[in-house]
Amino acid sequence: MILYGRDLSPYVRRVAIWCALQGREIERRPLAATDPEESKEIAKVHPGTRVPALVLDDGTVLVDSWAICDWLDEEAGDRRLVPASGLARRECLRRIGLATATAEKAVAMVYEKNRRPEALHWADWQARVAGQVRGALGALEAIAPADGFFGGAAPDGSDIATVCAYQFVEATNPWLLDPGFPRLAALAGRAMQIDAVAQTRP
Ligand SMILES: N[C@@H](CCC(=O)N[C@@H](CS)C(=O)NCC(=O)O)C(=O)O
Repeated sequence: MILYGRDLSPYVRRVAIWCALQGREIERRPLAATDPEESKEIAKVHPGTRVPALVLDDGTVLVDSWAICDWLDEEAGDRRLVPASGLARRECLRRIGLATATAEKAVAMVYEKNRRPEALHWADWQARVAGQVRGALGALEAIAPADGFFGGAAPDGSDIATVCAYQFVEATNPWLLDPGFPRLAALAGRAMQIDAVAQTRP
């Protein structure tokens, strides 16, 4: 399998870690969708020119981290990272939803603040997006465990999504983490003890 995209993307990183935790060997194409030349390579597999895209061994291309991780889990047997059914599944998906909201708004902030010309910055919009990032992180902080992971002794899919989103914010707009999310910081610290997480840090 070939994974397109760089680990700076919280979605690509989520897929990369997901694969690693399930013991899957993948080839990487660390291309940026925002780079004019690299995006041409991405467009060959994903007409929407976005990452992640995962090319399966039979040539099928899966796009969007939700769809990719769902397929990975379906194929994973007892190594799935989202429980198959019931309350545990619903709670795990709810946490992934909050982490995805964080990632989406943190990526939006990068486009708005770090890419858009300064003359076109819109303070009210940035304040709104900042509130959304902090709101979603705050909801995760409120339910984050003091020890271990959301998944228990080992991380589940929601831990991966949370750490990817949290560390993306930290890497791109750390001011959004003021005044602090100590439980999430500690969760990320524990996750960093895992090779797949440490080796993909943006
Ligand atoms: N919902 C998608 C979001 C993917 C996404 O936003 N990827 C970004 C990189 S972080 C991208 O490809 N941006 C280029 C663009 O949208 O033009 C997922 O979960 O995979």
